[in-house]
Amino acid sequence: MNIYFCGSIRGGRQDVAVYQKIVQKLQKYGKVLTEHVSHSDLSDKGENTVMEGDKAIHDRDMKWLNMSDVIVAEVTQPSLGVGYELGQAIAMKKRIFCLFRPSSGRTLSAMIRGAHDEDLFWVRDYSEEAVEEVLEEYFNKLNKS
Ligand code: 6IA
Repeated sequence: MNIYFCGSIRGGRQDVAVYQKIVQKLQKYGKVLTEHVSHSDLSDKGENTVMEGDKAIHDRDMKWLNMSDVIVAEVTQPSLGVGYELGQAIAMKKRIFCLFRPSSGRTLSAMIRGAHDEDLFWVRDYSEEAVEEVLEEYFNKLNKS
């Protein structure tokens, strides 16, 4: 199974430790195409990234999104890129699982919360301690369907 993980990069890297936990768990279920999103040496400024242009990043990510079987997005830290990826993934009729931490004190965008449909697009509130459990539950359901 190809898994596309979305998390904020230029939107801010505050949640990178949570992204790491998620990606580690996702690797038990399939190939995570966007593992780099969880790398702590990838900053929002990109000092430690290879010098690839934004167009190359966009085009490669869209190719991976197309190849993916499921998209998991951590949406607590608002990110234009993650919002864009989710919109594109909806248009591609992909299966999408969004994770939001209410403990952040933020309110999730209505365009994400309101897209929940019990079919392909799921939004789930969670706490960091329960992240593994929540992913397990989702993938168990997915494997049964
Ligand atoms: O707007 P954001 O940067 O927060 O968007 C983050 C989302 O866009 C992630 O889910 C990634 O899949 C994708 N994305 C954004 N930037 C990159 C990137 N390098 N490499 C791969 N995927 C990306 C950007 C490096 C930059 C800081 C110089």
